[in-house]
Amino acid sequence: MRSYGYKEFQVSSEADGYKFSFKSGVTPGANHNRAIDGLSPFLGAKFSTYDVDNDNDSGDNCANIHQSGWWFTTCAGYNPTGQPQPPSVQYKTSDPTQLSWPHTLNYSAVRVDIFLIAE
Ligand SMILES: [Ca+2]
Repeated sequence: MRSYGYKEFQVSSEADGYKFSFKSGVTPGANHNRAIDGLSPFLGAKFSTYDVDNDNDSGDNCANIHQSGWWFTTCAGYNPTGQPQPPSVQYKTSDPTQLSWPHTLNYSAVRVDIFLIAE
């Protein structure tokens, strides 16, 4: 399992489009496999769902294409809340509805867990 953390993660109001922000990335401990920072590319984006198109693509509804909700910027990006890939798919999926996450080796993502821990 690979992980990456963020400090002081916040989500803005509905009127502001539920934009998220964080102060800095957290380097995992020495015994952790470090994942790629998958959230920074979406900083400043508003949250989109199939019925609320807040993405930056004026021609498409990315949440509808991906069948998920996320802080989409372009519809060609990743889909962290997509459907799990079948076990037969070993590399990054070309199906926009399936889960995908940035990875330099182009491996598939089995799942993405997002934990919010109050301090
Ligand atoms: Ca759009």
